[in-house]
Amino acid sequence: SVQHLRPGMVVLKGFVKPEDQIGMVSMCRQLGKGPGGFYRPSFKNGAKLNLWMMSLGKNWDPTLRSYGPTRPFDGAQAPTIPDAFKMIAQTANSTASEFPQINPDICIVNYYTNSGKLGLHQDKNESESSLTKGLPFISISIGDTAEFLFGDTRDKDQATKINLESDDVLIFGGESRLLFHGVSHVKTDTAPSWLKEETGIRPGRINLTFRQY
Ligand code: MD5
Ligand code: FE
Repeated sequence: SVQHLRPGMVVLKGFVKPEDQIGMVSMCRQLGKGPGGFYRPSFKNGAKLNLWMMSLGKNWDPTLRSYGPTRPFDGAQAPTIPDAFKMIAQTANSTASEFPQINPDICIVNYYTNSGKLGLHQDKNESESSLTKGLPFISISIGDTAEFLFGDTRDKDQATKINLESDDVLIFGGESRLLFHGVSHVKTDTAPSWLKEETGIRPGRINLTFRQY
């Protein structure tokens, strides 16, 4: 189903087909082990983020808050975004039929263990043209369910909470592109059993965000 959460924010529940979820998990596991694969990024103050990250297409560096072809800490080049991933994101965006189409050049893959989380933040970067062009972000969730927060301020008590399940796609554009958002926690053992069986997926959640800069 297609649900409008607020202007510029659409969630497609049950959008990603089982075979696509399996394919995405398998590909992420494979890419995640290679050069440019999953690592624990740090904030500027040295503290580590509570998730594992891998950038496809281009590298996003959370410490420097900048983009580049390689990542500063080990010089690895960002792996190419698989075409199948782009297709799924673009089909979701067409289904929402609210936003201009994007040709994603970066896909940030976040892996949350069951203790993973991400504090409320805005995705705002001077070097991105997606804001001026009105292009949306497309976010795909796979694995265990996350409690996702969003709101107009950094205050978590004022934020709206929703569950993002395996196969949900969230699309943010227009007025919602600069909302504060984060992941408060991941719910243990909530992924579909067939996904666990087919992929041998580790406990936790994968989120892929497609962006065009
Ligand atoms: C996640 N990732 O679940 C989320 C999904 C990130 C990040 O937040 O920065 O890697 S993307 C959620 C998102 C993106 C852009 C705008 C908004 C939410 N929003 O306006 O709520 O790992
Ligand atoms: Fe974000």
